[in-house]
Amino acid sequence: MLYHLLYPLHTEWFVFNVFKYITFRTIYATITALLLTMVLGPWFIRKVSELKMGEVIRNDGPQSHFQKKGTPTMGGILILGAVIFSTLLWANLTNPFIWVAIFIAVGFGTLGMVDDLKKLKKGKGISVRAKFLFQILVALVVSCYLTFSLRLDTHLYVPFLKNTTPDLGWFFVIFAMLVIVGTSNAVNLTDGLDGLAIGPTAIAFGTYLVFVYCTGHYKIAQYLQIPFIKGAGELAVFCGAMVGAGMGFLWYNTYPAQIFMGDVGSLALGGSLGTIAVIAKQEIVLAIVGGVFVMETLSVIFQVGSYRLRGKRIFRMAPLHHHFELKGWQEPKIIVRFWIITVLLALLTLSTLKLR
Ligand code: 57M
Repeated sequence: MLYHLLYPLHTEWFVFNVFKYITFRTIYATITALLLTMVLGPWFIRKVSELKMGEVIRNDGPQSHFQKKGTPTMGGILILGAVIFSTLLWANLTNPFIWVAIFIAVGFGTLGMVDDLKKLKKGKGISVRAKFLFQILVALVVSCYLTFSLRLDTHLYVPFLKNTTPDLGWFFVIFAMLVIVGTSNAVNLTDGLDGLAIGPTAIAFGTYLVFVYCTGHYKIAQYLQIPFIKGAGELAVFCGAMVGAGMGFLWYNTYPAQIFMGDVGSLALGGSLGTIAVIAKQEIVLAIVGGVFVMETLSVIFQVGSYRLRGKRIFRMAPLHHHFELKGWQEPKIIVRFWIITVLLALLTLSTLKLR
């Protein structure tokens, strides 16, 4: 909004020229979202408590979680509200990628919200099948729009191998959908300890902020030998807003958490991250920077597979963070170690920009 209102004034007052720059607007989108979540946090937590929207804790999980009963949930509404407000304020709203990112966040967020409300009212959320079908539907709308309407490049770019770029053609629609749905569910599985999901999510969005900026900048993209995607740079504003809102939310979600994000947060954040990776043409590196999400998801797959095939568990409990809890690690230790791993993975991911 500010871009449209203030940039045209640069012909009279040169100072407004600054609104042209994505870097400037990204910084302020980050600050806006961070301050919004931090300032509105206490009010939001109070409102959620008044509405008696407290977490229902399953009695088959680690014992240390029983004391978390009643923790206000659905903090994802605060995160999404801050991200959308900040993006609308600072982004160039004629850019279609911005609307795609907002659409996926709202679509997956709505699904998560319905699931959260159902859990709060009836003790049980939406069925896994219905949830999955809705995710596929929303992700398919986005992948079709990106492929057929925005004509997004359908090649797959493999890190480290600049000459290996297979064209996925029509299959790209399915591939993009899988990336979006998979990331959404992986972040959701990870969201089981205070700050465990939001830390790596914010770090991943920070990493993709660099990717979208570079890939949307013709000269930088050419220099780094990465695909040039016209308009993708504007998504840096959205990524910045995600980083800011994530940090602001972490202020209250850090151990011991005063609020959880709920499915409204985890599904939307994961879905948006997957979408950004698809638009940036950096889907494979998502498995690197999102290594923690991958580990958590694989632990569930292996645990369930092993139990079905051999009648034995591999981990004390899946997802992986529960395994460490049952081994006696303190919750903050697991969380901070997973963050450290993500920082390392983010650096490795960024290094793929130079190693080609
Ligand atoms: C999300 N949700 C948390 C909170 C958060 C297939 C199976 C592996 C699925 C998995 C599952 O249900 N995953 C979905 C996990 C829950 O958090 C809520 O959910 C939102 C995210 N969707 O925002 O609202 C609990 O996590 C804790 N929490 C925190 N701090 C936070 O900031 O402490 C969350 C956020 C909260 C709170 O206790 O209530 C969850 O864990 O339910 N299922 C599981 O994860 C279960 N694993 C399992 O059954 N393992 C089996 C098999 C199937 C693999 C095995 O190992 O044998 C575990 N989870 C629980 N109890 N709660 C084990 C049993």
